[in-house]
Amino acid sequence: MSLVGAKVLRKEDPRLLTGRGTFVDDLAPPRLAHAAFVTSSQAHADVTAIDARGALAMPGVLGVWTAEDLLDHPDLPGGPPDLERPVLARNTVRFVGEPIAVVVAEDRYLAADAAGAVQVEYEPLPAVTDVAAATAPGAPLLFPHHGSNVIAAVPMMDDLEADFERCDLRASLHLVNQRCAAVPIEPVACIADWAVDGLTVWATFQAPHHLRNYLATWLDIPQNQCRVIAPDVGGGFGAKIVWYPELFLAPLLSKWTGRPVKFAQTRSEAMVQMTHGRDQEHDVDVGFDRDGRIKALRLIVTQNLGAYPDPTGMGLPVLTSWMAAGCYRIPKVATSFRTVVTNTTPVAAYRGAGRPEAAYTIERVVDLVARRTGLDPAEVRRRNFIPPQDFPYATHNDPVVYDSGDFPAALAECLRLVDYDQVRAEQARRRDDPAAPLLGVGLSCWLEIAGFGPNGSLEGFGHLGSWESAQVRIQPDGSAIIFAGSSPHGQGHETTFAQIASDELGIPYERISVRFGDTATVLQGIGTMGSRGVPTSGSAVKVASQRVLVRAKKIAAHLLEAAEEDLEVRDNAFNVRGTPGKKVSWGDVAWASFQPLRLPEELPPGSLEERLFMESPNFSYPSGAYACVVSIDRRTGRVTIDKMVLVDDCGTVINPLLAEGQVHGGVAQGISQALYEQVVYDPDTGQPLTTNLLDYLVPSAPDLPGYVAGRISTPCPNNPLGAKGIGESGAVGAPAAVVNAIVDALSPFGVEHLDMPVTSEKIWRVLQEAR
Ligand code: MCN
Repeated sequence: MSLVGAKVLRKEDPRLLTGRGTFVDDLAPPRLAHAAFVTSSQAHADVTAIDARGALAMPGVLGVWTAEDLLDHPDLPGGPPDLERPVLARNTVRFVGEPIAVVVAEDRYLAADAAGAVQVEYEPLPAVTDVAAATAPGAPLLFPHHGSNVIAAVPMMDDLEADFERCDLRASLHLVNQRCAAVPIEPVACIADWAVDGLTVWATFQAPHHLRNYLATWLDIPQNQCRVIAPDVGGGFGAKIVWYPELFLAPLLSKWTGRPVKFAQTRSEAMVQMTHGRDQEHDVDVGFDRDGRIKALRLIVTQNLGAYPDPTGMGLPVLTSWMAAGCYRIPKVATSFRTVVTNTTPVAAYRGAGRPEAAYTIERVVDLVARRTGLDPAEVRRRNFIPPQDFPYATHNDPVVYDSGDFPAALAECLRLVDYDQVRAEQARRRDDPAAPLLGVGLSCWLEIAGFGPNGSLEGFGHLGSWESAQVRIQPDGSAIIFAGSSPHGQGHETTFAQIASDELGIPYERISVRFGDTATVLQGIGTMGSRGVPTSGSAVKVASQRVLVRAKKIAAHLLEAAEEDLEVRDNAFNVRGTPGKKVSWGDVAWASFQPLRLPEELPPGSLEERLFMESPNFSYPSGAYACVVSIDRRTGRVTIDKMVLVDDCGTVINPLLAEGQVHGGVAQGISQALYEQVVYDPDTGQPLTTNLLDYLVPSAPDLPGYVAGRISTPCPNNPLGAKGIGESGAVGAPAAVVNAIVDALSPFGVEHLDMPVTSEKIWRVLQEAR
């Protein structure tokens, strides 16, 4: 039986569920010291004095360091020239929570107290928190030498006005995709130990090799003396591929104190210091005919970057622009974007990173077209879909060629599962009954770009290329170890990659283990992001396993004095087809692989090992159709999700249990963005108002519905597994389904759009006005 496609329970769960996982903060090397930041209380200010005497006088404090001590080191890597983020603020602070100084002490409580005892004097400057304020004439500048708060601007190549003129109808929307916090269970943490024989850094990170490479360069030490280990990682959602100051400071502090040094963020620190996500504004125009066919789409994206242009943050509007047309055949599409700095926490990748923003907008636009034409939203989608026979489909942007999909089939399955006609009938009934809650149904036929693999797609990230690696090693007893280049943070790669390898090698799943996240054992990796783990690293596992099997078969054939073609791998052994009982076990073949006298001439000892760096010719384009049914209480505006149907297409599914789990997690974040979450700043002072989980609303299980999951499968032609990523799908598809449902419920009151989060209060106001 094939394990690919089977609901195998997760290998990692017994360890994690019995509290035997190892996260950075569980580690305590001997003589560990603890670091805490002195952070800015101001959104924008010049720092005029730092007085550390009080902290230094506290027994147990090992030292206090500021930007003055870092003059020999560059700023954090990856930012645009002259706009890089300093490790510790130099002269000017640009957001509340920005590290200004660092204290190291014997324990973390003392370090925190001592950080509180450092006196900082500020000369406050005016702050801007949103793009309108940051781009207004005379706005205070974050980087006066740059001359503007606009960091990058890609102009519209074609204004499409002539195309709009030719359409029967035209509509516009302004949409705000609000700022969200990533909120992984484990905030940022790291330990650095600069020992006599080299540096070891344990970091909760999604890309340990990436960190090793940059860190060694930054510290000017050889890579053989710089080991980075990402142990168990408690989620990341994109916010753990970011260059945080502590990752670079911890090694220096360890060197300076002669002690291992740990940083471990509190939740409140994480809410202002971990990068945020989304924070885009969209101005969109759409031209269409009375029959609902969309002819032209123009999208202007404005990206709030926060205080410093993060390298991944800069890429977000690019991905949004690429995916602007979603799964529709729109003859004319034009996009432009601007990225703008503000006095807020820097913005970077967050689950979906630029694609949820695109999917949300195009799916709101299609609903608006339905509204203005009086057609059903499902019918408008059907009329505009790219038909399945049109793949590969070249979009309005060169690198983006959709690989495969069947959008009509996904929608049909979704409508079947939600019982669309029945829901519409019930909606009509409730509209006539003022005592009944309002009912709305929202669709989201989303498409995203994932499987970051083709060369060039991640060049800006690590300057390495965009491959991913896997090494398959057969142990002398015939068990196997897979070393994977991608290092997971909740996705279940131990399980997934063992399934793939077991199918290819014929070695039982239980006898395969998967290792990752240690630069001393895995030669090179890129990282887990952009839903690439399965399409890239998983594919490398598959092909490397196939290559090992070819050599193992040669050895088995030699031992059995049989032809390789006559062998089949079954029951953990190489069997000669048609000759029952003539077989040699995997264990025997593995032993023989180290015994020159038992090997065929062409194979040297130790040949049952293969390392592969796998590049794919293109991305993968997961898609799906989601439907959401909501009830709205007419008195309070409270939204209840009655039904959420999720039809996904990720090509070949490796493990339906894990794939569904990934979708559930992403959908939870998508629903939560639609209804609850928003990072809020005081617009005048730049003070963050959502710095803990009382003020920042993250849903818990009772706030979320059960899900009805469906699936279609169009295999991806760009990798040998036929798999598309699924790690971000839920977060991409869910927000539009929920908001479309709410707007649908409120449409009798003339509502065409409400910005996220669509709180009960917003809806209540609409209903009050309608009265
Ligand atoms: N899978 C499958 N079949 C497929 C694709 C995926 O069975 N065709 C399953 C596999 O079990 C695989 C998992 O889904 O282990 C995710 O695979 P993939 O879609 O390739 O994504 P990655 O492994 O690259 O994970 C990255 C993705 C991203 S970008 C974010 S953000 C994210 C996410 O995954 N953050 C997460 N999932 C998360 N899950 C947890 N628990 N925590 C996070 O922070």
